[in-house]
Amino acid sequence: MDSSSPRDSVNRVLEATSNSARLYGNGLGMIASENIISPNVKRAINSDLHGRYAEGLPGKRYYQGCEDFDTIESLGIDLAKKVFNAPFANIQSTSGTVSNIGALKALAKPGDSITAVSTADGGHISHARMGAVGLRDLHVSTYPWDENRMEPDIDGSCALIRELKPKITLVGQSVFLFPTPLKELADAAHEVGSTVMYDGAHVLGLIAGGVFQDPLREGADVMTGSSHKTFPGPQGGFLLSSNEDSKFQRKLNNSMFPGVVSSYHLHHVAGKVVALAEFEAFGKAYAQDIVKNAQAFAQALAAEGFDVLAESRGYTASHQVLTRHGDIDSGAGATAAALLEKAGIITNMNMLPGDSKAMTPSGLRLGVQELTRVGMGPREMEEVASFYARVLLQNEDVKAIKNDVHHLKSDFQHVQYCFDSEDFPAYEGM
Ligand code: DSN
Repeated sequence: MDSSSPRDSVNRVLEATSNSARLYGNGLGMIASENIISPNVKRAINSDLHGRYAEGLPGKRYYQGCEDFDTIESLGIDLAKKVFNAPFANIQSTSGTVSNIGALKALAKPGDSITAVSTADGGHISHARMGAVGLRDLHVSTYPWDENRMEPDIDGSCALIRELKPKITLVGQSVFLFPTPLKELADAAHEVGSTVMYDGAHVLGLIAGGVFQDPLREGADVMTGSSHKTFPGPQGGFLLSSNEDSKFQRKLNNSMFPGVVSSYHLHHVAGKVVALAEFEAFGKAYAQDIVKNAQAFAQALAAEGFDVLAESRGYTASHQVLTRHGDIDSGAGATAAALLEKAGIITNMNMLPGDSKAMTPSGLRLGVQELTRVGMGPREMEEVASFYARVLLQNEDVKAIKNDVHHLKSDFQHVQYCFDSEDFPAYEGM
């Protein structure tokens, strides 16, 4: 039992908060699901709204005092429709998983069936029985996976959908190198009356930036996603749809409130709206630079001698790069991630095709969206790849590499692709 005083506890939290900012500020944040927020998003988040409530939709509230927030949420709905080219947008979700729970609630009832990518192939936990799909008591069948193309095997998946006639055809992954062959899957789904749900959590910024795929025009009825990965806002989620039917849209709105949120973190909604406006101004360039950097990084890693997946497809079309560091299920990915952290490079181990154990996988999943956001380009990607080689192939002293990492990062301390970039440092509180 911890016997420190309340004041000590406060100090320890604040100290750990600063330490975490220093870790990322001096190091290289390369976890594919993370990002940093702009000065104006910070302003919106660090506001009085953090303690307020607003249930319902703009103009239809259960509380007084919501007029100003109504202005924010109405603007945000309009901007989300524009940025994602979506006839319907709900911006209340507090995370990608919450968006998924809401969508599953709106689109299916307990006992219905669903098809999805398995977690072993990169599907998100909310697509599985252990997560939101189980919470909704849906029976899930997973697509056969094409390991060479790193996408659902098209013929097998269409056959599965036609045979099973799932209530929901769910696509999208957390390991997401290439666009999903959505048209074919959506045709099969619609043929049997299934609703197509696309989880774009990882790639939402690339989609909005026009550099990945356009799910709402390729057959997705509903698109869910996070507001804090390649879409560079505060933590939260989106629920979007191509369906113009007002009854369907009401169902989606109701799936959020009263479905899965009561208050929905109004300060984060305000931050999300700022991020949408900044995305309108800078998002296309940001998305293009992310993909350019991911491809440069993958090529540089391969040139250093690493086993980078999907060489035949040019390694990646997203923000992610996958590397294998040893035999299947050997835990080599875990060892590599731990060593890289000692050198100030923050990554996560990941299961790759063939691996069967999440805690001892053979690979790493690397993301360049945060390094891109602080202004790094293809030249820096080569330097970062050389750090990986020094840590993992040349077994150099990690302390020396950490110094070099810090030196490189010291030139990249402000968020780019936003207004008022210089107002606050990217890693405030270091
Ligand atoms: N688990 C997160 C990821 O890293 O992909 C998404 O929620």
